[in-house]
Amino acid sequence: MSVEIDLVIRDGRVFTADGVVEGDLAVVGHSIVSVGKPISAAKEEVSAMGKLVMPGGVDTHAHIEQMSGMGQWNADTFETATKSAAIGGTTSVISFAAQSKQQPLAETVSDYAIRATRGAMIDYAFHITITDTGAPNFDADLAALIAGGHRSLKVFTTYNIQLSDAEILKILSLARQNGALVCVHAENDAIIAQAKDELIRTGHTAPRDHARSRPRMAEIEAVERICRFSEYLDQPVMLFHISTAEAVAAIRNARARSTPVWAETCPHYLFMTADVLDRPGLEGAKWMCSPPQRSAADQEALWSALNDGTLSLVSSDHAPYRFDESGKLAAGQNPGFHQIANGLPGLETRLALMFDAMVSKGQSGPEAFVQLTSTNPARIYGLTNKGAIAEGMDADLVIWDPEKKVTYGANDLHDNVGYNPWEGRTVVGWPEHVILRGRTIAKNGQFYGTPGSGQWIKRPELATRPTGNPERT
Ligand code: DUC
Ligand code: ZN
Ligand code: ZN
Repeated sequence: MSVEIDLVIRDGRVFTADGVVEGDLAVVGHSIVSVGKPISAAKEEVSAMGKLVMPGGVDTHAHIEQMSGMGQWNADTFETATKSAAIGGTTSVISFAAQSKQQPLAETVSDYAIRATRGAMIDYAFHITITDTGAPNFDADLAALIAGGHRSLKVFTTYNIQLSDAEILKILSLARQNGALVCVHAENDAIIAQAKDELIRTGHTAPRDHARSRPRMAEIEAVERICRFSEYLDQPVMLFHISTAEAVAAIRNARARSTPVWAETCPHYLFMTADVLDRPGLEGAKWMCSPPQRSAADQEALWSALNDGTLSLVSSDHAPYRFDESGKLAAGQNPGFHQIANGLPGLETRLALMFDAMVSKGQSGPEAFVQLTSTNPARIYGLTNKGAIAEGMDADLVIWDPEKKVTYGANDLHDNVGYNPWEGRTVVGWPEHVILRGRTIAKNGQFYGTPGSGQWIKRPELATRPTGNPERT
């Protein structure tokens, strides 16, 4: 008995896990059932003639409906953030379940799960952000959550929510015992404190001074330290938002020693430099993030690292704050840089920016684009049914129009931020039709998702495992 096909996408260039296939892609229910085999009829037919069919984007670093380290709520709910992500071609996201002081981790995760279950319109998982290792029931909760399918943790070395080295080593050890990846925001807190205090003391408090308050050495030192911790304990680590050439070199060296470290960067480090903060008055606050944007030489080093595998993926680090009293200006109309929330929106723009650079402008090509924005993040974080086009995988798909040219406007995104940090930038290539588990969620600028239709992605195990060769002696 032949199975009725629910959806066929015809005549596209399909980027499968094994190479490019020209022909039909068939979907039954939530899953891809065939690629490249002729399909005579289906309930729904979509032409992809002249288009590229790629897996849905996987964005593994986004702050959604979360309290920041500075104590401020994001502008986005799960509903607004995931709508924005979907329109930009992203079908899976990993955001954060951030522990508050003394909060049992089980409660942390259930709080975020309630919000996501209510609002999410794409599939999601959580990194558990650990800020208090002394909370009640800590070790047992952590073990149970990891075993239950939450396979990634997050720790900070700065930002008012940092852990001490001893606590970070404890988390790395617990993660190794229980089978989780540890993500790290790595900047040296003391270096930042010294630079920041000196700037404030001498009256240098404009947005542009934010970059000077987070010296590159802060990143370099903390990245080197975390690489050594990973090597010492043989525990997989993901270094978040790498911005400097020296941190890239440290990661390259660590990987050459077989240390289980992975690392990411973000579009705002690849395409922006620190001069974005130089706008008059407080305007530069819109681009403030940590670490800050750096130099053209750093951008070159980041691209080399993406090309040689030192950096494994590109995430958005979507961290949405409005440019008003609810967000960037919460401390008043004339805040110092140290009083301004850090972060910029990126869920909706990540893929088009990367497609434009990698596919349209020819830097690295379409296969590398798919690897860095979808396949690698899915593999590294254990999203086993995501990130590739192959039989049996979830039918999370994007049909790209490689010719469509778009210039971003001042407020054309679908998040709740109210400005677009990429205003004025033109991209070629557009995610025209976005499909989540076989169902169209965005097409030609129209959105078809419904709150709560996103599903939590359980991660039973990770591919990022200890090497079995700890350096400790
Ligand atoms: N930096 C982060 O590390 N997270 C959110 C925002 C930011 O700028
Ligand atoms: Zn961070
Ligand atoms: Zn972040």
